[in-house]
Amino acid sequence: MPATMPRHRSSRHRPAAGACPAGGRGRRRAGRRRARLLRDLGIRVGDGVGGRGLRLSGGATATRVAVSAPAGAAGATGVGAVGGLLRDLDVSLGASSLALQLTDGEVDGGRFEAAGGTAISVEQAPGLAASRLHGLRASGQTALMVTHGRATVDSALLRGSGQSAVVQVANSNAISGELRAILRQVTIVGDGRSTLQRGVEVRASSSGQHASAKLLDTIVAAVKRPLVRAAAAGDANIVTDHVAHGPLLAGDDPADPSRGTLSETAVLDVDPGFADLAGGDLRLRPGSPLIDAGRPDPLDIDEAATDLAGAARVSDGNGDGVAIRDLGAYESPAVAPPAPPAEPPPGPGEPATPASAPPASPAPAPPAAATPGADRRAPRLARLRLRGGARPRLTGRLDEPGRVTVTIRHGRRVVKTVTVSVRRAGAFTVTLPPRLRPGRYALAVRAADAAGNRSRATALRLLRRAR
Ligand SMILES: [Ca+2]
Ligand SMILES: [Ca+2]
Repeated sequence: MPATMPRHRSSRHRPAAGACPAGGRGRRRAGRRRARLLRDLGIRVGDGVGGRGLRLSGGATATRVAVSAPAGAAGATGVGAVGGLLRDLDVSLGASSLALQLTDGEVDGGRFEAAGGTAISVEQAPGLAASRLHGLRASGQTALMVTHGRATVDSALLRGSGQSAVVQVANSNAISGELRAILRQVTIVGDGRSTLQRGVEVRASSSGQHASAKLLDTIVAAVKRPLVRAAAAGDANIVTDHVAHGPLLAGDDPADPSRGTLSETAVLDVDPGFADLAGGDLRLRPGSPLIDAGRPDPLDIDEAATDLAGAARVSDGNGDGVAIRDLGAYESPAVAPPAPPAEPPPGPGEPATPASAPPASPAPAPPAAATPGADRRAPRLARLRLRGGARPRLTGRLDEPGRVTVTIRHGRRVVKTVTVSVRRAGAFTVTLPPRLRPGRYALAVRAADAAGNRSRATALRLLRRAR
């Protein structure tokens, strides 16, 4: 992390209120200019206690801003945002610090680290804050805290350490109103050391306080107490749908229904099968029971179409021909279904093997990856052509047997994914859904062969007119 301010660009509208570096060395520049767009900036929080790196307000945007603190700086706040958009920020702070204090606004990508502190805190706003966070990594003692308003988190990796909750929805002050976290395709992991550590904790502490968490297609792992719900007053509610977590500790879900409920659908109590939990690689390894184990419905209207790595959210990761969400932040890439057993044509003069003959040479084939000369060549698509009308269809040619998948998006939302098997090289036709509403659609066409090699995606546009 550079401890300098290498570049500071793009203040298109001056002197509009907006983003300004607000601590340490940044403060001097802040006096000279205020920007609606900050980008490619490095900020170092001052040495003292309670420094702040950047304050963002009034709908400003910060892109690729890095905030760091010198070793020993304590109690710092990296970024404070009231509204606005934070894209690909990299905030890394030390002891008892807060990487991001969010009072409304949107976070797209980035990394927020607060060793021994809280990575992201969603706080009280005038009215109800509705913050949206997508595709980010956060780590600290607590990775996400919601003390007021509503935070929707998609495709994120939240890591916690020590004795705190990794995700906490709670406010110990006597405020009333809603505190709500919606976690969709989130991977929540602790360090698994302390029996006090909680995965997701929802706590209401005064009357009129409605604290809740909704977990969808989410993993809670490496914590002794995955879900904790408590209401001294008000109500505390947890809803889960297709969530993987270990067994709940006795007493973590109190019986009193007047103080809220825990409602769970399709719980998976299994080893998630992370690629390398200790090494921090929290993608799912091939064969993980959480691949294609999420909700089978189409994407929600506000649901992100990409995972934490930017890959398409809904892929057929187990090769059964049906694309379903995986659990957690990462979607496993599509794999081709197992190829049908090859039947070589009989040679000249050689009789065809009768159907009743015993199978020849049962020696199993070694895995494709270990076979010299294994198929590593991606299939090629050619002559793609879209035909509209009442029965829209896509035609083209594929240069080997395989499958063709068409992903249809409207804006960022995946409307439909259609996959067809192409049995032999040559022409193919994909029938598209006839009942698409009028509008402009973006199509991504991709082919895969039996060995799992995938072609590049070809982008096409489809316009459906009102009749
Ligand atoms: Ca999948
Ligand atoms: Ca599947």
